[in-house]
Amino acid sequence: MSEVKLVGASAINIPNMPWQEKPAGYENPIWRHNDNPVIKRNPAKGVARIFNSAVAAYEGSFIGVFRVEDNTTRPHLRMGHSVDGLDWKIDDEPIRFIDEEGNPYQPRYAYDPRLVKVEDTFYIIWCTDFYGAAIGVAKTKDFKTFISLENPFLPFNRNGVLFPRKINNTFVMLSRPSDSGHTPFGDVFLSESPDFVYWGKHRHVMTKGGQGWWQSVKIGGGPAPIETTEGWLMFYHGVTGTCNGLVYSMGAVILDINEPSKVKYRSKNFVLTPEEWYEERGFVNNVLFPCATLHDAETGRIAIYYGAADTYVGVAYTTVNEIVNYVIETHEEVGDDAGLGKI
Ligand code: BMA
Repeated sequence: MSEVKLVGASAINIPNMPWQEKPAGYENPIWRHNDNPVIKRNPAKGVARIFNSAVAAYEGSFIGVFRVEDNTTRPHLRMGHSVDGLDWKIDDEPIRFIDEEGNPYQPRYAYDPRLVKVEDTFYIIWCTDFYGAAIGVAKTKDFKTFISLENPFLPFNRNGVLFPRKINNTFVMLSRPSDSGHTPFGDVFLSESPDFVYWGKHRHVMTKGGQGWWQSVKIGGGPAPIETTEGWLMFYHGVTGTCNGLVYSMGAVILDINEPSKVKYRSKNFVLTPEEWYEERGFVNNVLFPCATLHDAETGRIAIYYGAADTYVGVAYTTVNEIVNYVIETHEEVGDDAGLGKI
């Protein structure tokens, strides 16, 4: 197969993004930054933990929306800034939102943000409180004014992940309907909107389980899908149950470029699973939760930002050619338990 490349919405060059070469002799398609975690415990005054957070390239450096837990343990969102994408300075204050009429609006809690640029606007998507866990959305163009938008979906729902461009002239968002607790089930669905207000044409994308037992309890979208010559590359989290509780790993899937509710290839293997101390041990042990990527079209490099053990932020690397080929080589055969592309 010819070399897989970043195209379309992902054909962006970020030459100064974080990068390390794959260690010699390392077999897996994704390798960790050697100075992980890049955000450690108590990373700012009054902050106990930062994890499951989103970053983006902005005006030559890097910007992030972070899941911050202070000593109350109730999560909120803060901005952070970095010159190199690794060393982060976190704001002292939460993001202050306004509603569409210009009145102050603060969610009661906010966690697991994604940050996605579509055309000239950055959208923040997070898990908010709407009579229980649901998807919250806001937009900004300058990271100074943050406008909270209408609730896109009914409760209960999490892991809202926006595609980085409109497809057939409509916004497209993945989500994972569920319950409001420590969800014991969940598949990934897709919805479309012409205006970011009314969402419909809901489709099932993929189910928990498939042929990988590491994703047997539930799955949820991760970073914004990445546009490649083979389709949309999406990293996601898959969860299994053990006698000691849940274990969160990272999976990878390729979705059809024009009809992204259709799965082209889904790796039956996890592509990264808790192995290092900062992934295995923390506020919640054994959680690896990807929320954002940076990528460079020129080199095909991808840096993945993930929450580790609900306590830290880690970075891992791959290239678009290596991970897409890996997903194709290890993909599930369509069968009764594969759950591919069902409406
Ligand atoms: C999920 C979410 C994530 C968290 C995970 C593991 O339900 O709350 O934010 O990382 O549980 O605790």
